[in-house]
Parts: sequence; structure tokens; C-alpha cells
Amino acid sequence: MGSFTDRLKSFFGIKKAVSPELFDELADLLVEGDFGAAAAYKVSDTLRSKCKKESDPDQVKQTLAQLLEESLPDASSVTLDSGLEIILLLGVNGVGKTTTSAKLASRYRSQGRKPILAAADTFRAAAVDQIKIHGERLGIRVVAHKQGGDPAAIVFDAIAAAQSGGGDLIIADTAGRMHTKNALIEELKKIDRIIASKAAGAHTRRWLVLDATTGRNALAQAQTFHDAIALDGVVLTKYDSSARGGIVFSLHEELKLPVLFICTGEQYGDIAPFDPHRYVYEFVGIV
Ligand SMILES: Nc1nc2c(ncn2[C@@H]2O[C@H](COP(=O)(O)OP(=O)(O)OP(=O)(O)O)[C@@H](O)[C@H]2O)c(=O)[nH]1
Ligand SMILES: [Mg+2]
Repeated sequence: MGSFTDRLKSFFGIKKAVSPELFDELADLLVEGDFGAAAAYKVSDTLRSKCKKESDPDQVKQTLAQLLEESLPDASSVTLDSGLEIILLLGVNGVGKTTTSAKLASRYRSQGRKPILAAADTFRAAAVDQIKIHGERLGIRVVAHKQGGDPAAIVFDAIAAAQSGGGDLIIADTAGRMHTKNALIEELKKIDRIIASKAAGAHTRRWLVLDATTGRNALAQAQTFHDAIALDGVVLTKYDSSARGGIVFSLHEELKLPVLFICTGEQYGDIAPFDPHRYVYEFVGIV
């Protein structure tokens, strides 16, 4: 785990007296850990009033963990419908969309789904090859066109492939460029129209991929995408690379967006459903 967790651990570890300053220091530390300032002070103020008569820093830490856990929704286990599901992975450049699409395809296949990868990133030159390599390694079908094609047309073909070949899950890897709001909306509207006309009963999910190492910037990205197209949830990547983690609380508190999966490496297995209890206890350093 990253250095932030280590600092939080040592913050409680050096057995300082439980004093008013402790809570101010804690608020500062939470801000460093990517909490928004208002949320950090709210947590530390609530903690201060709950721990008025407390003299054991371990107990304060425990109460902090409880408070943080209560502030998150229950584990948002993603149960897919039994019919055709279409997951659109969105996000800016380099956050891990392509890797995550392969991880999700592999994960859902191991749960009995029949996934198809749709190479809807037609923008970047090497993107189609990158996803094809994943498909070959995993033995999962990839539907792709040439670079510069129309993402909606690829989704169309992926639906056709699913309908003729028994696929029941399409995972679409989209282009990693920060669209203008209007272009993004138009592109998704077109995809929505294609889905409505070709697979009316399909369930579409819009998941934003965020790089945990980008800190508060990830929240700004989420805000932009969410304003433009109403997201269903977030996949947080690169949590293995010194993530500070407070972003999860902000996503929920400020945008009401659940974190669905956390990715902790480059291997296909490095993805797990978000578990609020485990997350909070690791964040605070109780393991
Ligand atoms: N450490 C770590 N690296 C990751 C993780 N997820 C993705 N990466 C790496 O991040 C880099 C970018 O991943 P991609 O999947 O290509 O990201 P992308 O969003 O598709 O990028 P573009 O298509 O260029 O926008 C690659 O080197 C991945 O191996 C993760 O959870 N942990
Ligand atoms: Mg990509």
C-alpha cells in the first residue's frame, strides 16, 4: 500500500495523546490522502465529538474506520442481467481502459458469461492491435474495424456477433481522448440508438475508468463525464501504485458514484469488486 496509508498508520501508531490538535492534524492528513477539504473536516469534527472522552488512539482509529465505512454505500456487487449486457468503458487517455476491458472479460467469463471485446477505440493507431493481443491471449473474441472507424458501427457488429454466436456480454473499449462534452454526448447517443434498434432488450452500463494515482484530478474527470452522460459507476485502476484512496469517498459523497471494481496491477487477475469494509480498514491501517 502507498505511503499515505503508511503515514496514517504511523500517525496513530506513535501513541500521541488524544488532544484537539490530533483531530486537526488528522483532517490535514486526510486532505493529503485526496479527501476534499470539506469532507476531511467533517470527518474529523464528527470524530472529535464522538471521541470526547476517549484517551486511546487505537479506539479513535477504530471509530474513524466506522465513520468512513458508514459514509460509503454497501458493497455494490455488480450482478449482470441474464440477457445481453453491454459495458461501455470510458475515460481519458492512459487510465487503463483497454487493460480493464480484458480483465473484466476474463473475470466475467470465469463466472460463466460469454464475453466479446469490442475495439471501439478507433482513434489511437495501436489500440486495435492492443486489444486483439488481449483477445488472443485470453481466447476471447474481438470485434474490430480499422483505425478511424465509427465506434457505433463496431458496437453494431459486436451485437451481431453476440446474436449469432451466443455471446451475452459486450465489453467496449472506447477511445482515450478527452472529448468535448458535445462530441461525447453525440457519440454515446449514436451508440445508444444502435443498441436500441439492434438489441432493444440489452442492458447498457457506462463505467468510467479512473487512475487512482491522479488524485483529485480523477474527481474532476468523473465530474466532467458524469455531467455529460450520466455514468453508472467507476472502475479505479493502479491502486497498487501509491494511491491515496480518499477519492473513493469523494466520488460517493460529491457525485453519488459507486466504485465498482478496484484494479491493483497489470495482470488479468488484478481486479476485484470494491469491498467497502476491507477498503476502509486498509485505508486506515487496521488489517
Ligand atoms: N500498475 C498498474 N498498471 C495498470 C493498471 N491498469 C492498467 N495499467 C497500465 O497502465 C497503462 C495504460 O493502460 P491501458 O489499458 O493501455 O490504458 P487506456 O486507458 O486504454 O489507454 P489509451 O487507450 O491510450 O487511452 C498500461 O501500461 C497498463 O499496463 C493497474 O491496475 N495497475
Ligand atoms: Mg486503450
